[in-house]
Amino acid sequence: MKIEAITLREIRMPLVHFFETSFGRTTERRILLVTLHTDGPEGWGECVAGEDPFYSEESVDTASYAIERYLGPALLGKTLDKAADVPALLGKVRGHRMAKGALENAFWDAEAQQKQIPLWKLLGGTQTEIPCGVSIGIQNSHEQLLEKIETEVNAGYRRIKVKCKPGWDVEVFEKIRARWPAIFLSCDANSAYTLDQVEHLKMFDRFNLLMIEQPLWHDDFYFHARLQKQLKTSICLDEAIHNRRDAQAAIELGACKIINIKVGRVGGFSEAVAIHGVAQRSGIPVWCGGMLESGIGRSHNIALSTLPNFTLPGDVSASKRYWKEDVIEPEVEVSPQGYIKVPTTPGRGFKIRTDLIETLTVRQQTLRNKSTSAAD
Ligand code: OSB
Ligand code: MG
Repeated sequence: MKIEAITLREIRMPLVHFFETSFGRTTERRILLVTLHTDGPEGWGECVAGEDPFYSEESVDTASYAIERYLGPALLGKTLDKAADVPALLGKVRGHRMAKGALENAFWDAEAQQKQIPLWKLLGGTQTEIPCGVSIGIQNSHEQLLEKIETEVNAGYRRIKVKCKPGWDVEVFEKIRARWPAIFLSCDANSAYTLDQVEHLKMFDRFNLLMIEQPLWHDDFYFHARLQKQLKTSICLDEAIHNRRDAQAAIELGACKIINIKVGRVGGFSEAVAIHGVAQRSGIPVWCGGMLESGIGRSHNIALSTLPNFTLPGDVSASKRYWKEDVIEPEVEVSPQGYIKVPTTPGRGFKIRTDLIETLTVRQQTLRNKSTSAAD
């Protein structure tokens, strides 16, 4: 398929409920969408960069810049057989993985349509339904958190993950466990602790948590390995894993017993599948993380979650938990047993609601070979 043009678009979507992590609160998402116009089907990708460079170095604005200036031009006019050939074309640019991932995934999306097979099959997926968990942010009060957990447990979700930070941890877990002694419960610190807090972190072992996600620095394996030796609770790495070598190094060091794979964080499906393979060969389970995606990124997360070593419930949950109206049709729905049924139609399996996207768009630009028009 020849890549003839790339549309880069920013949409704004207010969240149904604010989402707070140890690094801040989000009330409205700015979401960067890319459309690859080819001589065959059109492919869509979502850049999962946040509004600010707090989860990682990237933000919506750095991703726009990287795509406009370097990554888009590296693809325009090129003819590729398969999406797996995209990373090599973008390899000259260091970092900017979320920007790269949006482009590569859009090509996978187009390729699956061209081959008339579901995207998940093209990726090597095998599971026809995926177990779902939820990630619940820091709330204004403990009571509010307990209410949210109750809602999600009643909705059937198979694992509850709560965000934590110093001052929002042990007491919170105590209250959760008093009410739900047996649910699958995990926590995510987004790097809110340091090694000086080992004695405090050891208290987490009392709560039979499935894992603690990224307790220490965002760029560290070594000290996570030291911490893991002192904890019974499994450490799961999120922020620190960028590629297959990171996964191998972290596993060999004993820095984690579980890996959260986010396709944007690792630069696209090719690297995500490779990390999945490294973990699988080492007996390390993985699960699919979320970045408050619109339905487009969410549908790509569903496809990834069908690979065989995605054995733990991920953060891929129903559209209505985030949005009043999602940009895909049908919206993502979760069964009362806590599963998403994987679509069997070709491509991503969810239609794009282009009219709604138009109304949510705040800026848009189409990149073409050697010339860039401000609007299309
Ligand atoms: O660490 O998993 C994280 C959202 C934004 C940034 C980082 C994270 C998250 C989530 C949300 O936990 C997961 C979701 O999309 O529901
Ligand atoms: Mg995380």
